[in-house]
Amino acid sequence: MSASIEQRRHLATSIPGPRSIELMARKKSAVAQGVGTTLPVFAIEAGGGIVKDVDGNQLIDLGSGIAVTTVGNSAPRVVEAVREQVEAFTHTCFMVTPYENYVAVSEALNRLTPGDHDKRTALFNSGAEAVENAVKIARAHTKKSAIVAFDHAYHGRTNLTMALTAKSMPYKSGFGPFAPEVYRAPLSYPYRDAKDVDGAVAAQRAIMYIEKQVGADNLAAIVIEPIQGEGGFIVPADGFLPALAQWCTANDVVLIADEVQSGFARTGAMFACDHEGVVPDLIVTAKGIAGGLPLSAVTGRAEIMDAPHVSGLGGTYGGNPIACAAALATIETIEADGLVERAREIERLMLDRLNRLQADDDRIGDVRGRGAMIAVEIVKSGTDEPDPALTGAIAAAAHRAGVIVLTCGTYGNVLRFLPPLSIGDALLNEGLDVVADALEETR
Ligand code: PLZ
Repeated sequence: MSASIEQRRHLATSIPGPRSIELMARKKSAVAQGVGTTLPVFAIEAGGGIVKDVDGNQLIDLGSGIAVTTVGNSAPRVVEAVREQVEAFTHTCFMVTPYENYVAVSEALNRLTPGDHDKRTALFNSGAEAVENAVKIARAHTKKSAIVAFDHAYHGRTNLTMALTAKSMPYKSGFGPFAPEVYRAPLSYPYRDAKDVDGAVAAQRAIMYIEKQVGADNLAAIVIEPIQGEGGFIVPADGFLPALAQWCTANDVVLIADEVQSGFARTGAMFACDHEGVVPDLIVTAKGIAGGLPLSAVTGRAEIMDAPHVSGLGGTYGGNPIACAAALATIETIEADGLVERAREIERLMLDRLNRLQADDDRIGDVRGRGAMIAVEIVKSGTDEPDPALTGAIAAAAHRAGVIVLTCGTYGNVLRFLPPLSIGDALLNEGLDVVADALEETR
């Protein structure tokens, strides 16, 4: 089984090897170029903290397929649950003849998400689809239409979620016109904000903008990632999220937390909102929810979730039974194996190492993040000017040495680390050694 894959980095060929090069050529002639790849190596097996490629290379996984395989690839309970479900039935469509595990996933989400109020859940396939549905639900409930998203936000690639997403290239450029009634407010970005802009001041800045340029009377919802993902792993200053939440409650505005990337133990809490005790009205989850199977959800206050009329929400595959079986096994794994605590251990290990690297490298402008969602912002020596070229060079050097790291950020200058929580300390340390070498190599 993949989970028993040898937990060792191993370079059998250069990266990419000959079989991957061949497959890349086939990809180029068969797959639309719009679908890009970070590393040109083709996976054949993965588990623990390792991804093995078709040439026999074993790479250390510091990406988890973009924060998805939080419990590890082919995690044993997930494999077993999927196997059982796939043999029983693969699909009936929950809107035609429902099945229990959809209800069980909904119950689990109602229990695990922040707040102990009465909740309801609806299941979908992708993060973007769930964000769209959260907006539909908020509009149905408030009977208002405007939506506020933030600077540096990422919410998906569908038309509405492109509108919510901040960054033009590569996500939006050429793909407009975008959905109307979407407004962008300033975020709290501690590394780049002026020193006197704390969480409360940043929240006031955003609220002032919203009140003056949108108006609470027109605003259905604020959509926010409690820790931004693609935008650069930006952790807003303490107090920013609670102040927004309070303002939403006072103004009949639905607070939608997009925890697609930050959810399910990733940040050392079940949800990133939990770090500040923020209780969103609706919470959107995906990625880490089902150990790699496509599933997403909107969970929230019963009276808001039940605003859309009967049959107003749905989709052919939403809450597919195999994905639901995987989600139940994923949740069981997080709880039974203490993965929230494991994410905190990973945070301590990574922050300690990255802070030490920063101490003698003034190209590391900032080290930030929570749990197993940690990043460094790369800048021109001794300044705060973003250095995306250097960031790309560091990532490429790590890739050549057999470590999967990802970049992100509005300025393309953030190296982010999203190890699966199934990775061992030895492999994690070795992955960070490789990152340190890559920093030296590019000095
Ligand atoms: N909301 C916060 O992080 C997906 C996107 C990768 P889907 N992030 C990875 C890419 O380049 O397409 C994401 C997210 C947040 C929503 C989404 C969208 O989730 O499952 O990709 O639709």
